[in-house]
Amino acid sequence: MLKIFIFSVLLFATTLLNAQKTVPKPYGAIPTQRQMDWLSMERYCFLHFTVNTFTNREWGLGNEKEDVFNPTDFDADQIVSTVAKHGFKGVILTCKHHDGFCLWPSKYTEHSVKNSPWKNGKGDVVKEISAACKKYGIKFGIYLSPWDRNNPLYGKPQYITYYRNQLRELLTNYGDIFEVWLDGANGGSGYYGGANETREIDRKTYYDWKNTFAIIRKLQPKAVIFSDIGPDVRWCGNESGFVEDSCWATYTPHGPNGDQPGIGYTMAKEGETGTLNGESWIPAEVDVSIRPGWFYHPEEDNEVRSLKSLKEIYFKSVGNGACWNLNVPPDRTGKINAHDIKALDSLQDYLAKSFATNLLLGAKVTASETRGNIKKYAASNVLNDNKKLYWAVNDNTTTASLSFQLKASATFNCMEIKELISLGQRVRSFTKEIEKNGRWIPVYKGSTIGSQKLAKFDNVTASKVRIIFSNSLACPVIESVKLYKVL
Ligand code: FUL
Repeated sequence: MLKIFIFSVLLFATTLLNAQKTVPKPYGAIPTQRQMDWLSMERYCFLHFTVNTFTNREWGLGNEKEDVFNPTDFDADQIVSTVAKHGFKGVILTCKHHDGFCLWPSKYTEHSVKNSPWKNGKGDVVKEISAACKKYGIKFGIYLSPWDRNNPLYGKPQYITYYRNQLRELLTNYGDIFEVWLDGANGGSGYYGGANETREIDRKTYYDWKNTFAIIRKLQPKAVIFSDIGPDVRWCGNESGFVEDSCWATYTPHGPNGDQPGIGYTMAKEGETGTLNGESWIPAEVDVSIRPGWFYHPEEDNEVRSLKSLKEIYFKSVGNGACWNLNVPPDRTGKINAHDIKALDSLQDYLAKSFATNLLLGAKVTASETRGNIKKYAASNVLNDNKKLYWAVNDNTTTASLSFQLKASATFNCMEIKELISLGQRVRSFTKEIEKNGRWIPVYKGSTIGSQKLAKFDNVTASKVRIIFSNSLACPVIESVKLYKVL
């Protein structure tokens, strides 16, 4: 009897020990490869450009004559190279906005560039922009408005066929697409082929999104699908440029009345925070314009966002584990306007200078514990840029700490932390501390981390810093930590 007991205890202990030598088990919802590829882009640009650019509207009515679309000097190279030069990793073009005008010569409508004076109807904005993306090494994405205020079929079942046909054109003829952006603004008054009426649709059922998503998956398996409810990327819930400080990539959306959600039918606030222990991994995209409007209006030339505002958005989007989709609308010439370029210059300069020197390079790192006491999970892995190396602790540990002894005393105000998100978003709260005269002083209290947290605090000077992961949903797994003095 005693032998059996001793044997069982030993077996249990060995199993436990071996478990600590293996990779920690994922916790909760985790990202797909396409989501991780997308997250690594961090920031890209929206290009709002269509008849509205020329009529000076934000939402076209759908009755615009094709001949209003006539950029005087359209230059895809200038647009895309500007985006690329400023560190943005892709563009999403409004191939068709709510007015229904198509920036490519769609086979399925006459309401497109083919009937405009631009390039005598032989032009194709989608083709030129997507080709320029290839040339400048950034990714190309599409916005195809589900709502179409021009099309006579809108509101009827046949419109869904029309919409899918257009989607197929865009997904087949223009190379790789990284994101398909589905707008939640749906239904209302419009021209609708001359009917001039209001057409409401049931946002939850009309579009039969499930089958449209299947088309996207088939034609562009690597593309993420964006909407209020994902399935890959969620709307951040506002157009002001932020997600909350505590932002989960996990998400369980609800309808405005706590009911079944749909595209254009959610509780926007939930997009700003995500959901602790949410059912699916659907990280947020922060879409915001560099100007008051989404489309170019000459009277807004002096209202382009300041560096202060762009900086703030950067920290509240990228710094909270979301991607930033910054709209830079081409002007009537068909280029990015000089006012916007100036703002982009200042942002690029700020980011380059602020994140040039990681003050943790060469630091000595120790941890409260290391998983299975083996080197593979060593604390020093957090200083390594290799994504395959990370620090992990034992399975039952949900409170742990990492300490850094810097090469020399330094002044800093920003710490970047990344969890190994392939294993889920696990940390619920953490504190950053510095050592002053032998005492640890907290300088930042944070909550979730996820793919990336840029924790900003007042300037402090120290040679010893530590992070206490005070509460985690499962044992913390940290990919990297960096320290900066941002401007
Ligand atoms: C909204 C649209 O109604 C705006 O015009 C713009 O395209 C923005 C990005 O999404 O829902």
